[in-house]
Amino acid sequence: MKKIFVLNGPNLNLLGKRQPEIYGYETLADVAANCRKVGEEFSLDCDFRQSNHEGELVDWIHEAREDAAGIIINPGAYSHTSVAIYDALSAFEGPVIEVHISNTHKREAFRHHSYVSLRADGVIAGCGVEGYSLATRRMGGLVK
Ligand code: DHK
Repeated sequence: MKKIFVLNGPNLNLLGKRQPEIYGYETLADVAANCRKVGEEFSLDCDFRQSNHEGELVDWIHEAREDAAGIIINPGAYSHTSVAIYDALSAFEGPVIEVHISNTHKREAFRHHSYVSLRADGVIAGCGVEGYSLATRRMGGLVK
């Protein structure tokens, strides 16, 4: 089994409760369970985490340099603001896939730019929480 990190940024702990018309009714626990299930098909051990704190996300990306073969990340609002997360991901050598549940390009202009996309090998947006399954499948092909 190869370990991958699945990292989630601010407010994603409220998944299923906040703005369900945008983010859906499934919870982050549902998403984690599904990632683990899909991961097993590809011999991936999904280490699934969420934080509302930018520095903690940076620390986890540093940890991934030693412990993870790839990173799937939904940085939430930090996608649009965080040079620190972009820099940390740039110091990670494995594949990075960025996931957004909503289609950020269909929303407010400030969501159209993502620092993380400058580093990501793949970007999935607007596929709902299924985006995480798609990203896990793709990761299975990239780290095998
Ligand atoms: C989640 C968020 O919390 C927003 O800040 C992003 C992203 C979009 C999502 O679609 O998963 O702009």
